[in-house]
Parts: sequence; structure tokens; C-alpha cells
Amino acid sequence: MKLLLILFIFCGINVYASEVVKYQLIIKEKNVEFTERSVEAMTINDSIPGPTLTFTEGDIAEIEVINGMNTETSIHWHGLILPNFQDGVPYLTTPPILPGKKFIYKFPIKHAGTYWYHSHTGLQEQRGVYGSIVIKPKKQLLKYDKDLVLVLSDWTNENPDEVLRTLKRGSDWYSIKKKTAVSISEAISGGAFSGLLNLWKMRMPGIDISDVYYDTFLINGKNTISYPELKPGEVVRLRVINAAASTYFWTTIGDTKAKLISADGVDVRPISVPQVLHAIAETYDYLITIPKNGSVEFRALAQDGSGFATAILGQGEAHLAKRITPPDYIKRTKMASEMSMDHNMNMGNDNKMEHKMNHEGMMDHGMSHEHMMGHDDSEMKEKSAPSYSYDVLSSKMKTTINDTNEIKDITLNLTGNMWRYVWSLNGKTLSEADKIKIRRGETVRVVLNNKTMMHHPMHLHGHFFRVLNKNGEYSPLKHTVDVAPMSSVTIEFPAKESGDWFFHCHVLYHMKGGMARIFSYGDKRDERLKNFALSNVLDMDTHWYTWAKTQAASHFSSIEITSANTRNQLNLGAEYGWNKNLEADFSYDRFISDYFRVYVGANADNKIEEKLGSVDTVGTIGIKWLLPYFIDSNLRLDSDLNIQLAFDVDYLLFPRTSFFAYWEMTNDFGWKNSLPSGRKSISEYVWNSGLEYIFSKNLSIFASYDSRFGAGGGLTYIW
Ligand SMILES: [Cu+2]
Repeated sequence: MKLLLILFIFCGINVYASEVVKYQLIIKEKNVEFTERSVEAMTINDSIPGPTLTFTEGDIAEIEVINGMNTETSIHWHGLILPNFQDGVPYLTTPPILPGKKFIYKFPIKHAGTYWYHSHTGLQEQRGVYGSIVIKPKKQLLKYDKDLVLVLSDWTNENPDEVLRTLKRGSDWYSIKKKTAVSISEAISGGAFSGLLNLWKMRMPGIDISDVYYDTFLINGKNTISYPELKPGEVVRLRVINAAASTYFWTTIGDTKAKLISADGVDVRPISVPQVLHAIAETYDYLITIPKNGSVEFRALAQDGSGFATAILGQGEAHLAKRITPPDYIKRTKMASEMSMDHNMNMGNDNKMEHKMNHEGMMDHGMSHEHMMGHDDSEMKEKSAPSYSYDVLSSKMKTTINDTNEIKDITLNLTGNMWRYVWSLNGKTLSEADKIKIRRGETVRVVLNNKTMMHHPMHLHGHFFRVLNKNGEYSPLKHTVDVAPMSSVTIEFPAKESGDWFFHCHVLYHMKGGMARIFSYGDKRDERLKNFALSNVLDMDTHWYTWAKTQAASHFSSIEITSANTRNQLNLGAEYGWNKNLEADFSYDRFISDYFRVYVGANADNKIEEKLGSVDTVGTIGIKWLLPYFIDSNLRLDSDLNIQLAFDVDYLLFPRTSFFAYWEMTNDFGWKNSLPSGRKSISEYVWNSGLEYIFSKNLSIFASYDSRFGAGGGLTYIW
């Protein structure tokens, strides 16, 4: 009884000590003007980013989120350790917030640091649904005068769903617009042609750092922002959050004595670094001092070099931040000539190529391997590309996990292909894979092997994991880890939560494409989710995307309609020559692997030129295979037992001009219809070739010769 009473008092005091801190967030559609154009965005309390939510360790957060839109929404609290039901992944952990409805999140604030929140519904984060979280420790140990949150983001005037559809149809437009695409002529004049060929051999369209074109980059909603209220001599804690949808930033600070003090909310041993490659969804805190004689510049350069945002801290002449050289795409393409074809076979045990590329500065996490540290300085200085490595992060406390735990080893290869914009783990998208089962009490160790040419910032909800680095027992704790192209990172964490937790690439378009998994403790699903089927999460990558291309020219006109999801594609096309030559084709394709598909379909054409009445329709089956060098091949058998073989290519010859060619051979061996006497087979050939000048995402002009229609020119319109 006495014990109970003491317990009661103890609990009572505890409850009493926790302050309930309330916020209200209203999500609404609203027009914004980040560029000259007014575009519909999604705002929180009328702004982008939303307000900073400030708490103190030990508080109870009570956040009412009101959906003022006519589409459903959600808020996820990125980096916070909280009960599974409060995590805010709609249909997985938390009910979605339906149009006009609200949801009250309530959870204890367990740890200090810089975090953020964002919508976890569709691509809403790209539209503006994000904001910052600052949690003060119970006892402030670090001495500084002011806090300043800097939320970095990328902004496109285009609807994000349209962006994804454009990527899905394999458009080069964004890289052409950003001038990051390397054309054949540029490669030749820059001595990088063999590198380009080598990339094509591996079916990589080019050195691609970021997939999307952005109209502007923002710090706290402005491309250039200043904080004149910061006074000379003041020590300021910068809390930098990368809330971009698909942009890594090179960040630099004009205060050369600035110290990096915290990563992903967790304090690290203070260290000065010349630049940080700030991955998507990570947070970094710095201590800077406003100089006596002027201001300090904080600069965030988009990793692909396509733009930057800047903040001026203080007043007077700015101490400029270091300028990071934007990537040289020709040079990087040149280096690709030495990449080996079997790069994705031998990674993990033989990282020679990676080592080589690191050495030559191709990879940004250039020093991420211990053996690199052995190189002498003179070699290091040869590098022109900037580098940053997690090795600078050393935890203040040992982070080792109880070694009596059983270890659960998991290997996840980060996989995907740019050609069809499909992203996956171990070759499977979220909808195709099972949950990853983990058990409370074990240590989960995950090896992440990036088999692609892009960076992937992998984020685990509701946990901190150790990122194993050269600091051993002091390896840092993080919630988001960058896995550089063709490299490997190991993370580990003690399994001590419950429920199902999302794990995904934080490039929003990669996540939506299927690069995600669920780590499951195997607990019973929360009763409150019973009306919200899990399939709504799993099916995020099964969406169909449709696009069409029409051509109107002096010699023919055509239309092609394509509809595709991860593994399936429907194609409908028709061509009509003004010389009354007609062909129509339909097929259903099933992708067996990234580049190989089987199909069934039908084809109709008029065998006798200029006689539309004699249209001949056949059923078709066949295979389509994207060969090295992006040669699209097609082998088919039709119901008349004719065999057809076709090849199709399309290369960027000049920055905006592409060369295309098509060649097709149809053979009738007389297996069904008898051939004229003395003939073993009849072969028919069709070919065309031409040049296309690309005006915009939708419009180009072209000139071509076609063996059926003759020579001519016209317009291509894609929508
Ligand atoms: Cu990714």
C-alpha cells in the first residue's frame, strides 16, 4: 500500500512536471509567388515553410492539424521518437486526415534537437507542407545567444504529379533545361565521348545528380533572406533542415570558425568542416559568431549546380561563404570511361571502382572509406570536386548497442533505373515486397548497397540508428543516411519500439516510385486503423501514368498513347502517310526485368500501298529488350507466322537536337502462306531516320526520311 502511494506520488509529480504544449496547424491551398508566376501551393498557417514548433524535453506535444483542403493529408514528425500511432504515415500508422477534418496528435517529447515535420501524403511535401521543430534540452549546456532555423527547400512551378509523370515517360527535358545533359557533340569536343559511350553501354543516360528541374531554391521560403537583427558578437545556433523534395545541398558558411555541433538532432563533437553535403531530410546545427565588422553568409548550392539560396546573418558587408564549384558534367562523363561494366556485380567485396572514383573526386562522399585516409595530402589536393564524409561525425557518447542482443542482419540493395524511373530495394518496389520482420530486443544491422548512380537519403521512422564509421564506438546516431552512388553504408539500431515503421528513400519521387519498406515488430494493427486499409500505403507505387505523342508532318501524321506502371505497359499507336500508307499497332507489355519485356498485341497495315481497303490485321507476340547503348530492340512473331525484328535509337546529338533512327525487317518464310515458287523467304524493310529540335517539354520540330512515307518535316507534341 505504501509502495503504491509512493508510486502514485512519483507519477503524479511526473505528470505535473510535463507541460502540455499546444499548436494548431491549418493546411490550405493557396497561391504563392516564389518566381514571377503565381502557382497554387499548399501552406501551413498560410506560410511555406509552416511555423517552427518549439518544445522542451519532457513536454507533451498536442498538435491539432486541420485539413482545409479538398484532398486528404497527414503530418509526419521527422526524427522524433514517439508512439507508432502518432507517426503520421497515413494508412500505415495513423488515419489520414480527410478533407475538412482534423486530427490531434499527442505525444511526449523525449529528446532535444532540431527536427522537422511534413506531409506524408502523395507529393504534398513538394507543394509546401513542411516546417521545423526545435526541442530545447531540459538543461542547456551549450552556450549561445540565439537560435536561427534555416529550412532549405526546392521549388518547382510545375505540379509535382506532373513532374513525376514527366520522369516516368523517360523525358530528358529537365536535364536539357538544366543543361546537365551531355550531348554527343559536347562529349566529343570535351574529350568525353568514350565516357559517354561507356555510360550508355551500362544503359545509364548520363551523369545525373538530380532528376528534376527547379525554378528556385529557398531558405525559409526566400531565395535570398537576411537576418539584420543578429548583433555583432552574438553566438548563433543555426539549425539547418533540408526539407527539399529531391535536392541535396552543398552548404558553406562565411564564418570560418563555425562549428558543426549536431547532426539529425543529436549532438556530435564540435568540428569545423569546410563544407557539408546536406542530404535531403537531414538536419545539421552549427554555432557561428556574428563578426564585429559585418555579416556572415550562409549558402546552399544545389548539388547539381543548377541554383542556390543564400542567407545573410547580421548587418554590414558580408563575410562570404566559400563558393563550391558546380559539378563539371563533361569531366564526370570523361571519368566514366574507366567504369567497369560489372560494377554492380562486384560492389561490396571489391570496391576498386568506387575507390578510383572517390580518388578522382567523382563521388561527393569522397573520403567515406578508411583506406582513403591513408592517401597523402598532395594527392588529396588534386581533387577539384568538394568532398564531405560522415567520418567527421563523432558522437559525444558511446553509441554501442548491448552486445548480448541477437543480431539480425539485413542487406538492402538500392536499385532502380532512370530509363523508366522505377526505384526499388533488392529489385522490388514496396508493393511487391513483404514487410521486414524485426523482434524487440534484437539488434538490427542493415547493409545498404547503392547500385545506382544517384544518391539516396534513406530514412527510418521512429528510430535512431548508428551509422558505422571510422569513429567506431562513437559512430553517430542518425535518422536519415545518405548512401552515395555505387557505395555502401552499414547502419544498426536496437529494436525497442513496437508497431510498423516506414523506411524509405527521402527523394520524394523515389519513394513514390516504390523505394520503401516497412520494418514490422509484428504487433497487432491498431484498432483505430480498421477503416483505413494498409493497401493504400503499399499501392503508392502501382499508379498508372499515361502520356501521348502526336506528330503532324508533311509526309505523315501519327499518334502514340502509352500507359504504364511499374511492371506493365499498354501501347497504342497509329501512323498514316499522306501516300495512303497506314499502320496501327497495339500491345500489352509485361516487364520481366528492368530492360526486358514480353508482349502480346495486334498490328494492322495495308499491304498494298495506296489501297486502304486492303488492311491486314494480325495478332502479335514478342519480346522487347533495351540493349546496351540504349538500342531498343523488338522481336515478334505474328499470326501469319512472319518474323519481325526492329531496332530503334534516339540520341542527343547537340544540346537540344536529337538524332533518331528506326529499322525494321519482316520475314515471311512461307510457314503459313505459300510463297511464289522458287522463293525461300520474302523480306520487307521499313526504316526511318531524322533529326529533332527540342523547343520545350512538349514541343519539338523534326525532319525525317521514312521508307514508307518519303521525306518531310513537321511537329511533335507530347502531352
Ligand atoms: Cu532515392
